[in-house]
Amino acid sequence: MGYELKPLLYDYDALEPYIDKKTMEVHHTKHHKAYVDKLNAALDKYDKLKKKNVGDLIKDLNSVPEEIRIAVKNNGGGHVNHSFFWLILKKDVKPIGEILEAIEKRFGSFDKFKEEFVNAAIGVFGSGWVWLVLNNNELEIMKTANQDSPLSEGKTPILCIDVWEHAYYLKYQNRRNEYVEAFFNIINWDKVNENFKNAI
Ligand code: MN3
Repeated sequence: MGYELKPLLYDYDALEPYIDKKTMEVHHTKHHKAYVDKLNAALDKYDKLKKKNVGDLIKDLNSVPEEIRIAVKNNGGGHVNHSFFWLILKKDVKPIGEILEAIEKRFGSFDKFKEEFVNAAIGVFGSGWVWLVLNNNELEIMKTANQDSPLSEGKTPILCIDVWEHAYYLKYQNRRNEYVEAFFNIINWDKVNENFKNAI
């Protein structure tokens, strides 16, 4: 068996015009699928590891045999990061609840948080992600390169943006700033709030 690519909980055009249908389709059925396939290939001879939750693999990479550790880090990371990302996307949801209060307390205001998050996302050099995580019960914004996950550093993801070019290039080409700005219209704050409440 191994790991599977789950269908999205919404249609590929659900995030239009902020993220276009074609980008979502290619991102999910090609890019995300490739991480799942390569993870399964890497774990081919490791039946016991295949039964683990992918997040648990990524949390404890040292327990993964050295000969497949990089492959699991990259492709397991790709799988867990994208699976998380799809769930925090939904159009036209307002920031609410405990997470909004915590953001305002931590960053001074929602706008200051947004500014810091946008700047971090624009500032990622090359491919990677920007995250809002809970680290020792404190919210923080962090960047990861490639498919690295905050889980490997013991931090709990609350929200994230994929800033690999494949996430935006068809519509925005090199204008990552426009994609990041548009992203703020498609954050599923209900889900983000749930992530936060589960983490504290
Ligand atoms: Mn991606």
